[in-house]
Amino acid sequence: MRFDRIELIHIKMILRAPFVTSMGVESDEEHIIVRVDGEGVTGWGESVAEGTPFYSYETVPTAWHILSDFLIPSVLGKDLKSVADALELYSKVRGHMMAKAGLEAALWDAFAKSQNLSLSGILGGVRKKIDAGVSIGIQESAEVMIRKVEGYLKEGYRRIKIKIAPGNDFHVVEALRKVYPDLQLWVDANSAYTLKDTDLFKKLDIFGLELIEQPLGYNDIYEHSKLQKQIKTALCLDESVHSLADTCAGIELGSCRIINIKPGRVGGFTEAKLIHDYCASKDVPVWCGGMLESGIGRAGNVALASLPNFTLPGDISSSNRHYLEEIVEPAFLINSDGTMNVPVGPGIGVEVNLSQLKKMTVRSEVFSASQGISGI
Ligand code: OSB
Ligand code: MG
Repeated sequence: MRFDRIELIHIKMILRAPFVTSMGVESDEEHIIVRVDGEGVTGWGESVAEGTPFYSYETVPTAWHILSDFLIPSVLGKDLKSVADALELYSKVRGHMMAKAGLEAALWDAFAKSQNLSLSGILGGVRKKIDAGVSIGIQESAEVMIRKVEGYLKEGYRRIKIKIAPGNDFHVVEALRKVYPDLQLWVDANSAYTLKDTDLFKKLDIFGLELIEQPLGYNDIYEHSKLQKQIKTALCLDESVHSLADTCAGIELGSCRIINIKPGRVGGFTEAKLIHDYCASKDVPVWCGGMLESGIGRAGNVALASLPNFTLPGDISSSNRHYLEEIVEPAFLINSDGTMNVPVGPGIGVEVNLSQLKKMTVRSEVFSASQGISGI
């Protein structure tokens, strides 16, 4: 395929309620929507770089820069036989996984549509429904957290992940376990602890958590291996896995027993699939993380989670969990049994509502092959 027009759209979505983690408080979420057009097909992708460099070093401005100055010029107007051809064209660009993943997602959508395949189908998905899950931010008190969990369980979610941070950890898990002894419960620390906190993690073992996500350094793999050897609960890496190589290191070192795959964090669906396949070969379960995506990114996560080794529920919740307004139709909604249907239509399988998208747009820029932008 040949894409003669690529558009970047910086969006800002207002969260229904502030999302509090060990990294800070988020009241709105800024991402970049990538639109590619060629041969009568439109593909959509979402780059999950945020407004702040607190989860990842990437931000909307850094992703915009890498996309507009390097990634887009390398693929614009080129004949691409597959998504792999695009990756080859920008293989010189190091890092900047979220920038890359936004463009790659749009290309996957376009290639899937051109072959009349769903995104799930072209990626090798096998599930018609995926298991949803919800990630809950830090609350004022354990009592408020219990009420939040109760609400999500009523909506149908069966797997709950709560954010923890020093001072908001043991007693919250203890209080939740008293009310919900059998709940499929996870905790995510977003790198808020060090090995000095090993005793806390040993104590958490009594609560039968299914996993503890990224307790230590945001780029660390080695120290997680030291912690994992001292506790029973499975560790899961998020922030420190950017590639298949990081995944191999984490598993070979014994740093974790589960991997969170976010397509944005690993550069796109291609690398996500490599990580998925490697983990399957090592009997390591994976699940799909979330970045408070709009429906465009959410559609990608749902499709990815339909691959066979995504055996744990993802941080994939209904569109209305974070936002009152959605930019795709239909919105994503969980079923009463806590599952979510995988769209069956071509590509992402949902339509982008252009007037909704416009309402959320901060700025946009069009890149056309006719402008004569040359490759890198
Ligand atoms: O650590 O998984 C995380 C959101 C933003 C950045 C990092 C994380 C998260 C979430 C939210 O946990 C998941 C979601 O609801 O999309
Ligand atoms: Mg996480």
